[in-house]
Amino acid sequence: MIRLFVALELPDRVRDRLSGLCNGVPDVRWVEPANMHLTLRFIGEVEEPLLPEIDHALSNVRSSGFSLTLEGVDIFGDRRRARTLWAGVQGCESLKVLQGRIESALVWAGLDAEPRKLHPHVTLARLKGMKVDKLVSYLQANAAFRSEAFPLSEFVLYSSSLGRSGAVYAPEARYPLISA
Ligand code: 2AM
Repeated sequence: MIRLFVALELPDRVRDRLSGLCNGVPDVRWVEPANMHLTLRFIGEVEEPLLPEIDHALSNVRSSGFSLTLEGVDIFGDRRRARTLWAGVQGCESLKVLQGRIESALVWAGLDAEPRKLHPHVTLARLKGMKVDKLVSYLQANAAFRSEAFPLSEFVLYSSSLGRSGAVYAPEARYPLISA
């Protein structure tokens, strides 16, 4: 089995900016800058022989390049048990279009449709069920976070495996963003 997801790679300078957000909350697991990405579709565990079919389907996705801006910080989870701290993404129609085309391609390749709505984000830390009270000052201090706009010219199929110090993400294939 191989664990897969489709994501956008972030430029180094954007990951540098994001790593500046990775402090100021005790007892959390900050994401290493090298592991920061923007997931478009979590695929999960699939049988390895399915990989060429997934690759073929993704290589047929046609979408133009576009620019993205990251902005704001927020959490997933609820007030008593925050799970994930993340940086958000400024609303972007091209991102939704791309995500929709990737979803259609994967369903065409035989995967089950993703029932969850995509909430684009870049995970900054895992919080192990922290109370939101402990995060209020961090969230307020970083509410105005905004990255530069950065261009995207490809999306990436990653595999995820468990290394000694957590998940290791490896690019399996890259797909250029080009118009039909
Ligand atoms: P997260 O960072 O918000 O946890 C690889 O695990 C990538 O797939 C991560 O960006 C992760 O998002 C995303 N992902 C989405 N759904 C997932 C799930 N059910 N299990 C693990 N990762 C998931």
